[in-house]
Amino acid sequence: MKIQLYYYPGNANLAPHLLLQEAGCDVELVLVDRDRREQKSANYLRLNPNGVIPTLVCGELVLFESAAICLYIADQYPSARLIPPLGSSERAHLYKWLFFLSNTVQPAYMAYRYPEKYAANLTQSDGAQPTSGAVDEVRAAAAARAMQAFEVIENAWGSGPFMLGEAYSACDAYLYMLTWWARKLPRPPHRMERIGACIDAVGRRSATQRACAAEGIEVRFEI
Ligand SMILES: N[C@@H](CCC(=O)N[C@@H](CS)C(=O)NCC(=O)O)C(=O)O
Repeated sequence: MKIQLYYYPGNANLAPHLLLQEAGCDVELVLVDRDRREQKSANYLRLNPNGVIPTLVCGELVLFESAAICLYIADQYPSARLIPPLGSSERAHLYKWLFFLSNTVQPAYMAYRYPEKYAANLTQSDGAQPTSGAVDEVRAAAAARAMQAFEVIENAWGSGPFMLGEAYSACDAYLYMLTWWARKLPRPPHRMERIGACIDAVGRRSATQRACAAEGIEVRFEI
């Protein structure tokens, strides 16, 4: 079945894309041009009513939310071994980390990157722009939340090199994406020992390199 991934280079499509490449899928990348706000176009909103990227289309199935897409890909391609066996404690840990990454780390990063969206909602009822003080406060608090969340991951690390141990899995792809996004945090996660080693290992995988090349991005952590 043909798979389409609606993407913008380096956006939340990156983790699902890494997994599609791991699984050897013949994926069609469909650009959603953020510069032209195509994510808010009527056509795209029919696929993803949130107006955000990514969306995966596979036959009749239309799926949004990058973590859900990652789990779907892992389930669809068992031979790629992107998720531990059903019922195992390793699988439970994968759920835990994937939810933590998408529920805690990602929203904190988003508030750090786009604080004006969060400050406006918190402080303004008349549609006026938030004050720069409010934006700065949201950004500082969000940075602290994101760094603390990455530290939780770092401190809970097992034997490695990957999040679940010896085997690469879907949560490593997600961690790679978020660690790259978060490279400008005051305490960037790629400099943490265990996360840094994992990111290096993910970056060396040929599937990662194919995905980044196909999206036209160069993933550099030091800036
Ligand atoms: N929880 C969603 C978040 C998706 C999201 O916020 N995507 C960003 C790009 S990384 C986006 O489309 N932003 C454009 C916008 O908000 O208009 C997911 O993980 O799929």
